[in-house]
Amino acid sequence: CQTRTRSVAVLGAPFSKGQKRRGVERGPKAIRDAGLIERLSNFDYPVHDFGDLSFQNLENDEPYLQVPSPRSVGRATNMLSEAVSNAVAAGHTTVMLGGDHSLAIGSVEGHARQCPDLCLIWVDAHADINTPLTSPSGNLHGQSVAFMLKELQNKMPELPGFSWVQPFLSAKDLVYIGLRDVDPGEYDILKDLGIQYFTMRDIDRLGIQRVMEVTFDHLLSRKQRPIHLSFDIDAMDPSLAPATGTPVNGGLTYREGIWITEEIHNTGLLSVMDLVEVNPVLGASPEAVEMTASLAVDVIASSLGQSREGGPIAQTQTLKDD
Ligand code: Z70
Ligand code: MN
Ligand code: MN
Ligand code: MN
Repeated sequence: CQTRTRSVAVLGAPFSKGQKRRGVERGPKAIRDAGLIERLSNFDYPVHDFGDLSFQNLENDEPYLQVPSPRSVGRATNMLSEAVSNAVAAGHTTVMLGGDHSLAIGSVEGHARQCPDLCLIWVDAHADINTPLTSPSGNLHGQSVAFMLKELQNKMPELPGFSWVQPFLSAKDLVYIGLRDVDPGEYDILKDLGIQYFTMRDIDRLGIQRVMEVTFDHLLSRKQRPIHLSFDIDAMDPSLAPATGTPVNGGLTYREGIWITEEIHNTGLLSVMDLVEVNPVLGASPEAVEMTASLAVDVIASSLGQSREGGPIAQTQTLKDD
């Protein structure tokens, strides 16, 4: 797999059936309206806006156990997987705009099809690692990672709509940052699988700089490999990102969030990123929506090289096939 930022692809995924609040399907439009494409066009490389995928409504999508809309989520993530796989194959550093976080099943799987040795950095208040059997809500956006992990294969029932996805990621290739709302079943999985994670308490204790050092040490010390960044806007403090489905107090400060993305950019290894869970319907005011969407633009731009130091957008490196 080759990763080198010669060009950026932007792909919208207006999808919300991985959870029960409508409105998050309008996330891609809100992020574009906040000036994403204009911001990225200040960069040296070309930006290809592939527009939004269109997801059809499925009828008779009955719940599986307590999980709503399994076929809709299965179909949407399968479509997204194809689109991300194609964008990566075409050589683009790819930005997926959600939509709810169930979409990551598709974006990470599509990325992994091109880059099987990728590693995953999941920035979120939530671990999104429930299985359909541990999930207290049933919502698939709280289960995305469970579909990816090889170690959870025998804990996953066969959901209608998901026969296309086989687990492809090892627990050691994943790091969480920003956790502060973890369900009991998720805690057991994190501990049982020995997953590297940093809660907000860990960030308080270590500082964000040390957290990123340990993250890269964990993921990259053996070899350089493509990074998938899956950034849930609810990782940020609700005072900065109020327009989201599940705000949790005590989140990342603006400077912690931007430090994470700057450091990821500086590795030169970012290959695909998701920016999910911006829900313009849930803002208390137009200003609250604008603040959240414009924070999303800052997070994306910073991941792609916008720097607080000024100066040119630095070159990222090329990975050879192994
Ligand atoms: C809870 C669940 C979640 C986002 C909420 C919440 C999961 N752990 N994820 N909002 N982005 O329902 O599984
Ligand atoms: Mn999430
Ligand atoms: Mn979340
Ligand atoms: Mn760069």
